[in-house]
This record gives sequence, C-alpha cells and structure tokens, in this order.
Amino acid sequence: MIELSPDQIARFEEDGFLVVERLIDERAVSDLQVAMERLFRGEFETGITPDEVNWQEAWGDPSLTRQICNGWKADRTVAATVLRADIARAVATLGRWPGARVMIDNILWKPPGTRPLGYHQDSAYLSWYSPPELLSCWMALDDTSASGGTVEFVRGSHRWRHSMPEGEFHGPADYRRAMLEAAAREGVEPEIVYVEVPAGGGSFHHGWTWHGSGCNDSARPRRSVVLHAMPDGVRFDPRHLGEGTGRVYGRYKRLDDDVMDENYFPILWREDGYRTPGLDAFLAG
Ligand SMILES: O=C(O)CCC(=O)C(=O)O
Repeated sequence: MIELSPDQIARFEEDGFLVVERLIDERAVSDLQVAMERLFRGEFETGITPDEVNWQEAWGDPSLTRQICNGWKADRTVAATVLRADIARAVATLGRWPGARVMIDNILWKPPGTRPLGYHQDSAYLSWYSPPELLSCWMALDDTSASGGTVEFVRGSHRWRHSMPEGEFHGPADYRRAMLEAAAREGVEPEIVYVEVPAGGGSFHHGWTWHGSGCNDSARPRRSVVLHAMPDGVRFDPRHLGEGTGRVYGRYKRLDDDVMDENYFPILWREDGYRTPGLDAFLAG
C-alpha cells in the first residue's frame, strides 16, 4: 500500500515529480518481467490486442525501445499492477482529484545499446478529453541509472508555458532538443533529475512536466511499466478527437454522448469508495 506523506505531496507540487524508492514488490517485479516477454512475443493472454503495439520480436527495430500501450487489456499480470487502487489513490491525491481512472498504460523495454526517448509534456497530446489533466506513475523493473537511460525530469517544468506536440518520441537524434528550446523560451537553465531507483521503485509526474530518457549505455535492460491516469470525471471533447493520442483513443467515444466508457477507461479509485464494477472479475480471469 502506498501512503504519501505531506512532505512528499509538497515536493511533488514544487517539482512536478516525486521519486519513490518502492512502489511494487519483488514478486510483482519478476512477474511483470515475464509478462513483458510474453507481450513482446505477441502472446496476449486475454485475447485482446493492446491498443498500440509499437514493437514485436518478429518485426521490431532492435535499436529502439520496445513499447506497448494498454498492455493491461492483454495481460492480467500487467493489469494487477496498473489497476491497483492504492496507486490510483496516490495519483488522485497528488492531482487533488476526487478519483482517478486509467487513460493508458505504457510498457517500455529499453535493452542495452538502444536509443533515447524524446523529451515531451504528456498533456500536450491530450486535447481529446476534457479537462486534459494527467498524472503518471512510472515503475522500474530494473535498478535504474543515468547511464542506463532512466527517465529524467526537469524540476519545476510543470509550471512552464504549454508547448505544442513536436519531435520524435522513438530514437530522436537529439532527445533533449524540444525541452531545451522550451527552456530557452522560459529563459531558464533546466535542472535535470534522473530517476535512479532500485527495481520496484519509480516516480510520479505531472502531465506538464518535461521528461524523456537517454540511450541505454549500460549492460542491463531498462524495463518499466507506467500508469497514465486522468481525473475520474473527464469526458471526450468531440472537437479534438483527431489530435494527439485521440487518433487512437477517440475510437472509444460512444455514438450519442461524450461519456468515457468505464470498460475502456476504468475508474480505479474514488473518494466515495467507488471502483468500476467488473475490474475484480477481469483480474480474476
Ligand atoms: O520511460 C521513459 O523513458 C519515458 C516514459 C514516459 O514518457 C512517460 O512515462 O510518460
């Protein structure tokens, strides 16, 4: 169970991120490592293909970070961590939200020698729902280090002006370029903080915090699972379904209203005790 202290909450508000030594236990770490192998081999336990499959053993570019989005729908081991109520409660607390629901998860595997992930602000891609708020929990499945290409955040950058989406996410030549240009617009020298934690540790970050990660120059893989969560009460914004990640997730808009269907965006925790019915049955298989 994750319990955040008032000091941790204050640090998150000040910095736009919070590094935590332990989020998931050793058993979950090793189960998730095995699940990740299954997913990148194309074995989808539930029969549901994840929404974004950017890398598979059969055809993936070996120089790139392996990525799948919404692995939780395909694999119950991933779901058991991504759908945890206590992580969602921590996210809602940091966001000052009454509840939290899944926007998507992100399964990332950066083998030794692979290329960076470009700096970005997550919320720049989220005009398809309203309000476009996001808060994420990044969980490491390996001990992480700066030279191993761990995720890095710019302190206080959640208060910078909002930038437009730009640049490549997968393997850009200069992974910090967009962030450095934004820092120049702000007139500040960016302070970069690397998330260096043992396997099972990780971080929370605000949707407008600039972040990315460098090459993995270490001899170890860098694997992580990310919960990207939004406030429980968000609705589709039909004016912007064709923008950002709405190009993928706009397909879940119902024909006759803007309600976000809990089958696709389940509510994980709400202060009144509500949690999407069906989650426990789904997790039990
Ligand atoms: O794991 C990384 O290097 C980047 C992750 C990321 O972009 C995110 O969690 O929003």
